[in-house]
Amino acid sequence: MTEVTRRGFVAGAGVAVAGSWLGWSGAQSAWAETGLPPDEDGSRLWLRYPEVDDAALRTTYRELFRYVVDPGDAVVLGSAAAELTDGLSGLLGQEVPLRGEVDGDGAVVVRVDEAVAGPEGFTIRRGEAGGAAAMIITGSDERGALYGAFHLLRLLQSHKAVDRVDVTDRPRNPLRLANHWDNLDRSVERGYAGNSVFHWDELPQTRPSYEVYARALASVGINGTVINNVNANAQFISPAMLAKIAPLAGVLRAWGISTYFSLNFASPMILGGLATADPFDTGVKDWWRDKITEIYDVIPDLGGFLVKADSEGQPGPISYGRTHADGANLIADAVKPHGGIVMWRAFVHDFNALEWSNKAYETFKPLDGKFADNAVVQIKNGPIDFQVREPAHPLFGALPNTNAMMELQITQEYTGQSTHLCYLVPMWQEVYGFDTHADGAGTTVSKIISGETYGRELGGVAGVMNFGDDADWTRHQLAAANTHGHGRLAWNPGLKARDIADEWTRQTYGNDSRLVTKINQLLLGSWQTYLDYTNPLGVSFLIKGDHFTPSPQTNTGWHQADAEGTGFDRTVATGNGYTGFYHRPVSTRYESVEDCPDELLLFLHHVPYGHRLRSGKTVIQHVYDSHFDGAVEVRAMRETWQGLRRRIDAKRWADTAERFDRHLEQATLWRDAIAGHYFVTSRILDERRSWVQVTPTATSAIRLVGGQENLVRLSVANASPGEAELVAGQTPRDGWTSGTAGIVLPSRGDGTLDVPVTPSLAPQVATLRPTLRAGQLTALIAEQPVITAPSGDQCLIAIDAGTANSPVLAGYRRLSPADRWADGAAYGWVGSVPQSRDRNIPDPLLRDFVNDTTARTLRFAIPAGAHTLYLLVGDVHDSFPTTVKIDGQVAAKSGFLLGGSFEWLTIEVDGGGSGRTADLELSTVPGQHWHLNGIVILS
Ligand code: GCV
Repeated sequence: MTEVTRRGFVAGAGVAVAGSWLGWSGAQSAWAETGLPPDEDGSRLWLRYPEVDDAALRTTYRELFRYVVDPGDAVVLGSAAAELTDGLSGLLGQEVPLRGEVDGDGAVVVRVDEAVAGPEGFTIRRGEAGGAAAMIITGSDERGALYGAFHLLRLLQSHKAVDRVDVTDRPRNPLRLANHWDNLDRSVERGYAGNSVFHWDELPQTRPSYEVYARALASVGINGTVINNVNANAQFISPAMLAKIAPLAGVLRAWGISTYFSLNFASPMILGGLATADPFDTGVKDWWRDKITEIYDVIPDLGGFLVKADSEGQPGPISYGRTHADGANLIADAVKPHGGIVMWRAFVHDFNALEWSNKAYETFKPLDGKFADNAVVQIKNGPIDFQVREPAHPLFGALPNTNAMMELQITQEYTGQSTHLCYLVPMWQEVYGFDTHADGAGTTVSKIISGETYGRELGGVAGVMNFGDDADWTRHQLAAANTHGHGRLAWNPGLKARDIADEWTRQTYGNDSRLVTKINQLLLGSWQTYLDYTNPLGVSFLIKGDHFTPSPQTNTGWHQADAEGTGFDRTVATGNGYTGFYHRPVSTRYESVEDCPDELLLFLHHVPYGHRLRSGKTVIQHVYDSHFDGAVEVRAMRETWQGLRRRIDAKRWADTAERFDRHLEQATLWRDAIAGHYFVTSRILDERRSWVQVTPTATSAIRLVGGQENLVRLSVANASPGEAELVAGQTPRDGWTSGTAGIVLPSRGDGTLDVPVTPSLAPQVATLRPTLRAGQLTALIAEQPVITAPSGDQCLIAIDAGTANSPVLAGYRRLSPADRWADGAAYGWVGSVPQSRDRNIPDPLLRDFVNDTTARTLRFAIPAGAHTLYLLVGDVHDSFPTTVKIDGQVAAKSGFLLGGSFEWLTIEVDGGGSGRTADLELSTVPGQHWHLNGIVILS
């Protein structure tokens, strides 16, 4: 008998599993001493293998699993064996080694037999191997065996009896992918858990976290990952980047995960210097053929490519008079000899609420049958953009001759980001289960995208990832349940949400039955709760540009609330015709205001506030009730978590308790914003409650003068049946002072109040939270973002940067591209001068800025002594981070700023005894603009 140590095996196979069982056994004894489970940071996700605490079960497991038989050189089988030795050792509390051959009962065998279960499938059975009793995991291929190994571990993590185990399983979808919206500077578009998990700067050096990432994905059956943003930087496929990414692809490969790239359609121009990216141009075709061959030389088993074209500013075939199919087939032809695929996104729209729901259908339906066999059209789950409630996309039922796959969003762009708990598995399941009736009753989305309905080999599902480089991967630890749930549903959309949640909870938090019950309840109820206090009856886009802050005043075209009613008419008879995209009977059900499901009513119809729902409530009363009840539900969720304090390790408990505190604050803001808006719009009193309210006067940030009194205007209203005397003020802030203002309002009356506010002198970006008192009445409060800029007369220097002609803030000096440095000047550009823009909004400071795509240098006279230099950056449009270097050293860097957001950068400077000049270099990421709106030094 040859005994191979796990470490030796692992080194040989190039595979290392992160969580060593020795770590777990130490942690168990710490638990025994403190009475609390040892602290964890969430970095192991659901791949935790603590010792089974049920002694009888542990004994049974120890008899069944004594060692793992070395499967030989196959890399993915090696990963399966490594995971098994590590996981079993932890769960059993004793080392389960890897052995070179069968050595008595208790063997665990992982092997491949094509005949067992269909592609990537597996069986797990007890049987005999070499005359000994063994647990035998047989994959149809190596991936299948790996999935079987994870399945077995999952059963043990959930303390299931396995002595009679007999499982046969296979994935229902061929493509089960993660999509990353990760950029070259490691920022993540719509990422809420830090920067990218991929450290492009360090590659080709890899990190242990890549292996945890790969194991997590593989454990739920994900078989591919698109590593970069669909808003694609062409540099990702430059030779230098390919060399960096090859070793990362190697780590992923060992866990059965294929690497994919998002492509920029204009790459032949950007990288190749061609004059066109026309898909019919021979030079363009040659360029793609050569480029893709070069990519496959470096990563021979690359899965293929994903393309966002002619959408939200991305280049594509339409500008050359070609179709999306022409564009897709260009890439499909070039990738075909290498066995790869192209996934072509159907997400096209015109930033126009009226047309958005229709555009993808109208663009892609006529192209059915025109896409190459190795092309797949990737369709978002709904026709808009990952809203918390949308009907299933009508395109699923409209492409019988085209490969189709679904795109879901795991990162919670519109569903609370990493602050609100919103478990999306129940929502995704509804979409999978939606009956399109495209090929008769029972033609579910699930059957279409798996390829079953139309006998297609390609299809599946992708999930836009929520992972970042935070230690716990997702910032809200319960949000990792969505990552897990995406994989499990992609594997089998027929699994029950309850079972998926239960499995994740047990793997992540253990098998304490009260704990499991409570966490499952939290997860499973959270989507409906989120719907309750956010978007009523299918209304969408009630948010600001951050896609987080409630603001029904910002995008009124989506809810169309007016004095009489609300909702978006998408009927054929009187609306934009959208309901006609569905097959009967769905189209007729959606078209009819009587038959339309309540939860989609306002997505499909404009109805009077008094329209009665099936519940018997009017629409307006439903809006009020759901928002008040939703906020109450969140309070109860927070209490449930509080009650779990002694059942979870202190660290993970506290991290999530903090999330629930924020969640409750946000749910209350939502309640106030939506109920308040519907009241001022409809003037209909709530039958069950009375309140007074403040709603925003301005939807974007207002500017206040620091160190001086300002009057902040508030819009107030009385939603009570009697007269009310309202007194408004501001919640106290450090260094700020404020007064109050009052008004008497009749029932259903409204008015404005000017509240005096004196901000501290130092500039800030802040959120004002008004206060409102009116006897015993509840107050609904909307917050107001503000930017303060000190009054010029209290500054040593105050500069308003912008164009040479636009207005300058009172008491500030102008800085424009025309100001070149000259000896004795206070400031001026050295070298090439920047550009400038004026956005023509009313505020003189915020309306304009100097900017450029290349670095520019401003020489600045620093007065004698130590000072803080404040630089204001931002724009009414989104702006990339602005970096400021002083005398060659990075001194400050802003974040990525959404349109309308600004940031004050602070830099400590010292002018010495008699003052000095400093060179401020302003720059940003390649191809983008830096911004500078103002500079101040306080006296
Ligand atoms: C990657 C929405 C998001 C964008 C995203 C786009 C898409 O518009 O807000 O951040 O861009 O969808 O899916 O392409």
